[in-house]
Amino acid sequence: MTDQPTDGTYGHYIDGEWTDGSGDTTFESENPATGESLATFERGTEDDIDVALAAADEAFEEWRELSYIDRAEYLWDIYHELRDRTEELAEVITKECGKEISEGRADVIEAYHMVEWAAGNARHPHGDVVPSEVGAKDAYMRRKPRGVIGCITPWNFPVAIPFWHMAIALVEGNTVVWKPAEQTPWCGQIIAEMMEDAGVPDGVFNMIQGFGDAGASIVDDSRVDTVLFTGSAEVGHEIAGKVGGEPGKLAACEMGGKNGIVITENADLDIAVHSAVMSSFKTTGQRCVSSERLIVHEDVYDEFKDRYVELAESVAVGDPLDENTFMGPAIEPGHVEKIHKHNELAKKEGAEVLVDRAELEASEIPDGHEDGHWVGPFVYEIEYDSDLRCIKEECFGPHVALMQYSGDIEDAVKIHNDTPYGLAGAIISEDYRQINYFRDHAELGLAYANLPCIGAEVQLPFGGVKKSGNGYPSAREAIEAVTERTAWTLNNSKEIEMAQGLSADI
Ligand code: UN1
Repeated sequence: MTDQPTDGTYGHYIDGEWTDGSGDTTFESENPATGESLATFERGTEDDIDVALAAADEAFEEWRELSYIDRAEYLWDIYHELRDRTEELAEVITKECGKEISEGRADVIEAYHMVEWAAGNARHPHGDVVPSEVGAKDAYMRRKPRGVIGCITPWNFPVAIPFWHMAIALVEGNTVVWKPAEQTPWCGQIIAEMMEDAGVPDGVFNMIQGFGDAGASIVDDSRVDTVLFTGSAEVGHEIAGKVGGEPGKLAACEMGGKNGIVITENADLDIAVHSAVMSSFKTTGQRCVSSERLIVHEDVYDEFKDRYVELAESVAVGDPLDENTFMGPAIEPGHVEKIHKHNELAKKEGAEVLVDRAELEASEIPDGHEDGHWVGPFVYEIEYDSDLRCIKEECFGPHVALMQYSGDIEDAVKIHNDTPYGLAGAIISEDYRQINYFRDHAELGLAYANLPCIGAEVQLPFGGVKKSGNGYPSAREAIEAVTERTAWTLNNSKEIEMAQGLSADI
């Protein structure tokens, strides 16, 4: 990080200046694998958000007048910086959010893919030429920026997700006020430094460190035209509810999931076991697309169970900076508690526990990491019953239910769909009819066949249905949330001729 004028406490980036802001409280970024403090940050207030929004509002007038291609130029600088600094940034991500190092790398790579998509898209068509019923009329759909975009992002993808929101918002001609997650302010600091180094004009990009109260000040302010939120369902629904009541304002929220994988009677079990372990335990189960439900046909249930349990017993939990680690720690002590509570709930509801590594053995914890927030795989089997809470409520951890089904793909998909969420899911099958049935009937935004249900690419839509989302604040679809569509119609004649045969006689 560069030196900041704050004597060891990193501040906010508002209107092209680094500032301590108006608050008198600071907070620490902590390494979840060791418990050690990484750096200290100013905690932003409503007043800081107010100053940032005023700057963003003012900067919008000039920024919107630049061409798409000129705006994209700033992002190309950031693209190159992200590429050149991938290793360094991956390490920061891993230190700050505990994901193992290959995941840290993938986070940076996903970020520059998004920047590449958004900046490259500046040279692509941005509207439609549409036929008119009237020969002398030209009709088009044109896009224009909405204005000030408030971005609120989560800790689990602290570099990629901010760019999902901001790369598209900026290229489309909007200005941005961003609050990074309070668990990953260091990543926030670095991204703000990149924006500064790229010369993004003052006020066009603003970053305020802080907590939910700062986020709420963004959501509540009438100068914000769109709120882009990725995070928990609880907060997302609150935001969607508030913003929904304000005419003209939009919220696109992408939230959690209780994602399921269906493994049919003819599945390739190598692919099934591999996909399920990746989906349940990568990122310690803390992706919104992580899978907590495995719905397995009775004919292959026992074999799948034995092989899955064996692998879940052996995945390496440990120092996320070690290339051999599969799973790092959970993000914070409160989250470890929450995961344990979900495990307890499953037991109370009659789960048969198959793997219980929730409390790691002292010998499993690497030296110097005793204060890390450790939690390991917890796997159970349970008979499907729609009233069970453990198979419906998101844990956001390495907590997995195995359920057996009999019958056809229709029966599996019924169980699959019996959750309030609808984000990601997968089918493992060798039968294309089953695969296509799942694709068309599973209620979700991201559907995979013979793959894990994690690892989406930015050029696809990313978002969910039901409780998992409203709108797509992410990947290529964010463009819909940050632009207005104008139906633009032009008469080439000296006469007025109306569509629908409407008489123009007066
Ligand atoms: C998240 O789960 O919070 O699809 C985001 C994936 C990543 C993004 C995940 N590209 O797994």
